[in-house]
This record gives sequence, C-alpha cells and structure tokens, in this order.
Amino acid sequence: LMLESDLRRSLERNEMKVLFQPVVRLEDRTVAGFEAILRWDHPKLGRIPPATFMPVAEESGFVVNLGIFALERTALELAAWQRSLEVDPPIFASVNVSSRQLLRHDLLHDVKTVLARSGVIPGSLKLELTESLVMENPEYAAQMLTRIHDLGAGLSLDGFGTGYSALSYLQRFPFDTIKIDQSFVRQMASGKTAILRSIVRMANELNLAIVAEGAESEADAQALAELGCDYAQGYAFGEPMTMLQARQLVGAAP
Ligand code: G
Ligand code: G
Ligand code: MN
Ligand code: NA
Repeated sequence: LMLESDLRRSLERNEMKVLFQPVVRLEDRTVAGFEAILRWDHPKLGRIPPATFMPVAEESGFVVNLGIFALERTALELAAWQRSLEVDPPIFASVNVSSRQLLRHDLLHDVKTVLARSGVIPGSLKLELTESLVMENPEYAAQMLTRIHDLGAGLSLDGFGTGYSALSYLQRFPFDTIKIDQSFVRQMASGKTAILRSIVRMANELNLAIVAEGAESEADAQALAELGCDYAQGYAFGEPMTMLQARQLVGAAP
C-alpha cells in the first residue's frame, strides 16, 4: 500500500505535526490543559486526519513510533512552558495511547524516559486511554497503568460511556480523569441528560475529574457546567492548534 510507505517516512520528513486542543475549566473558562492530536501533512495528498492514517499505522506497527513521537514532542513543549509560567496547578497535556503501544510495547520505559528527559512537572503529562483498550486485557492494563501512575504520569479514561464497562469496575485502575464521549453532549442538546448525570455523580464519588468532549457551543458549555462537569473540550473553546498558537494562548515565553 502506497500510504504505508509514505507513513513510514512521515516522521523523518517532518510531515507529522502534534496539534494541541484546549481543555478549559468550566467555572472560569481558563485553559487548564491540552489534548495532543496528530496531523499528517502529506506533500501530495494534503492534510490527512488520524481517522485515515491511524488504522494503517496500527496495522503496520508504526503507531508505536507515532506514539513515542507525540509523547516526546508534547513533553518537551510542556516542560518549556513550565519553565516560563508560574501557574498552579500547572498546565497539563494529554497524549493518546494506542492498543499496540500499551499491550505489545514497553510503554513504561517510554514514559520513564520522556519524564526524565523533559523534566515536566509530575502529573502534568497525562496519557489518554480508551475504555475498549484497557478492557482488551484488564489485568495487564491495570498492572502497567499502576506502574506508569507510580512514575508520576496522569491517566485519563478517554471516550467514556461508549463501551460496556462500569466506572465502579474501572475504579481498580489509577485514572485521575474521565473524558466523557461527545455523543453524550449531543444527546444532552436534545434533552437527554440521565446518563450524563449518573456519570458525573459516580465520578465525583470516585474523586475523578471530568472532561466533557465535543462542547461545540456556549449552550453546551453552560449545560455541562450546570451538570457538574469540571472541564470541557471542543470547538466552542478551540480546534486543535499548532504548538506555537497554544503557547501564545497560555502566554508562555517564545
Ligand atoms: O482529530 P480527529 O477527530 O481526526 O482524531 C481522530 C482520532 O485519532 C481520535 O480518536 C484520537 O484519539 C486519535 N488520535 C489523534 N492523535 C493521536 C495520537 O497521537 N495517538 C493515537 N494513538 N491516537 C491519536
Ligand atoms: O481521542 P479522541 O477520540 O477523543 O479525539 C478527539 C477528537 O474529537 C479529535 O480528533 C478532535 O478533532 C475531535 N473534536 C474535538 N472537539 C470536537 C467538537 O467540538 N466537535 C466534534 N465533532 N469533534 C471534536
Ligand atoms: Mn483522546
Ligand atoms: Na475521546
């Protein structure tokens, strides 16, 4: 496949970008952190979204290289900001983790290396893992994630509510944050809030921070705040942006 050989050269050719999408505090709309999202600028095909190249990367194993790249770029940028910004709590950034990276690769080693090399404030670098990923092998995932948590990395449960597992079960994993899938925000707009309310109540009881994904309007943001979500991410607050734009947004030194 053409795309696969191109993909393998994307990193050395500098075509892969790590974009940052803001996550804001709903109480005052300040920027709390960012989610790192990969974008591929192909020389001939133009901008290719992760939904297109991630399946190819998963298949070929190159997803591990991409994951390490995203983790390193994110940690180095965040650490640079932290040297010039005095904000408490520090701005965080979260990086998506693929199945192969957690289950068939030494993710613990990668995280340890990146934390040591970058010098980011512990807890401000987070990993995002989906429910379906951790449920592929719950025992192994729980063991690995506990060791990664012990290194000082934060852990977010991504796309919550789309799978079949219960928060009470996931309590066994050292997550500090859950990200509620954007499908619940869409439902909320048509008056369906029951599931969202129960997720928020249980997350509060388990001491988990809540990020609602896919907040596209001021009305979404208001409703999510009223339901008790702590943070929101979505087009209402900003699309994935370049690191330079993100740096300017938080007022870090150039
Ligand atoms: O931005 P977009 O909606 O196209 O992203 C689609 C998917 O790609 C999202 O589910 C996101 O989790 C995934 N994705 C984006 N960046 C990364 C990355 O660095 N690593 C992994 N594993 N997935 C990513
Ligand atoms: O990792 P995850 O699947 O959560 O990736 C988030 C994806 O959702 C990103 O690819 C991002 O571009 C997309 N996204 C972010 N904010 C919004 C939004 O407000 N609306 C929609 N439809 N998609 C969004
Ligand atoms: Mn994510
Ligand atoms: Na998500």
